[in-house]
Amino acid sequence: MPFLDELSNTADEIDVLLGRLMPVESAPAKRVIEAMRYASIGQGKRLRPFLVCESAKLFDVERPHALRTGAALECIHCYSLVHDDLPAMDDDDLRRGKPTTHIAFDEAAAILAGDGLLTFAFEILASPETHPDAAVRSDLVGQLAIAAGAAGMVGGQMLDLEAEARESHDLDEIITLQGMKTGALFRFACEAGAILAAAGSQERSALSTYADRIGLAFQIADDVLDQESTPEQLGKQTQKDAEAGKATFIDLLGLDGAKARAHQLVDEACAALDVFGNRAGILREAALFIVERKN
Ligand code: GRG
Repeated sequence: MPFLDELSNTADEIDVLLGRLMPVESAPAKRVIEAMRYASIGQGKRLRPFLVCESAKLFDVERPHALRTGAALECIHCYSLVHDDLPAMDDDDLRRGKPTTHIAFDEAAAILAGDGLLTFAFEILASPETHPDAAVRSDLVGQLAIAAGAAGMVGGQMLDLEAEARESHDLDEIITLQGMKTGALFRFACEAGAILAAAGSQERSALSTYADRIGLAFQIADDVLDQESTPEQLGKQTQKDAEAGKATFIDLLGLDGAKARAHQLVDEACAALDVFGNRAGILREAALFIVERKN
C-alpha cells in the first residue's frame, strides 16, 4: 500500500479508537470530555501513532495493542498542543485548521482538557487491553512518563521558554532542547514496538537511533515550514518563533543548510534500520516524509 494511504488508514483507526475510548454520553463531566475530544479527534497527521504501529509491525505485535499505545501517545501530544496554545505559553488561536481549545471552550476547560488527556494516556496504557503482560505495561507507562516529563517534553518546553529571553543561541543548545521538547515523544513512538514485543537491546537501540535522527529532522522541517508556508497551508499561525525571539535551526544553519542537515539526518535514520533489512521499508519512507511534508 502507498505510504500516504498507510498513514491515512492508521489516522482513521486512531480516530475511531479515541472516539470509542472517550464517550460523552456516559461521562459525569461532559464538558471536559467534549474539550478532550475536540482537541484530539478529527485532525492531525497521527505521525506518532503511525510510528508506534510501524515499529510494532517489525515484531509482529498485535494491531490492537499497537493502536492503543499509539492512541495513548497521541493523547500526550494533543495535551501538549492544547497547553502550548494557551495565553500563558504561545497564545495561539489557530491549531489544526480550527480555533484552539481555549478559544472554542475557555481557558479553564482547555487546561482541564490537557490535564485529562495527559492522565488518560496512562489509563490507556495501564489497561490489560493494551498488553496482557503487566511487565510490558509497566515499561510502557514508565517510558512514556520519562518522555513526557521534566527530562523530556516538559523540560524541553521550559528550556525553550528560557531561551526566548537570551539574545544568542548555539546549535548544541537548540539540539538539546528540541531533542527533549519534540524528540522525546518520537523516541517513545519508535521504541514502543520493541517494548510491546519485549525485544532485545540491539533492536531497541537501533530504533532509538532512528528516532533521534527523525526527531531532529522533524523539528528542522518544522522550522522550514514555518518560514516557507502560510497559515492556510499549516492550519496554524506561522513565523511566531522569530517574533518571539526563539532560536530556530534556520537562524543557526541558514535555510539551505537546515534543509541539507535534515536530509543528512534522514540518511542516518535509514542507516540505523539496517538491522531490520527490508522489513523497515515503511519506516524509511516515514523518515523521508517527515522532511518533505507540506504541513
Ligand atoms: C506545553 C508541556 C507542554 C509542551 C509543549 C511539543 C510542544 C511542547 C509544543 C508544541 C508546539 C509546537 C508547534 C512544536 C513544534 C513541533 C510540533 C510538536 C509540531 C506539531 O506536531 P505535528 O506536525 O502536528 O505532528 P499534528 O497536528 O499533525 O499532530
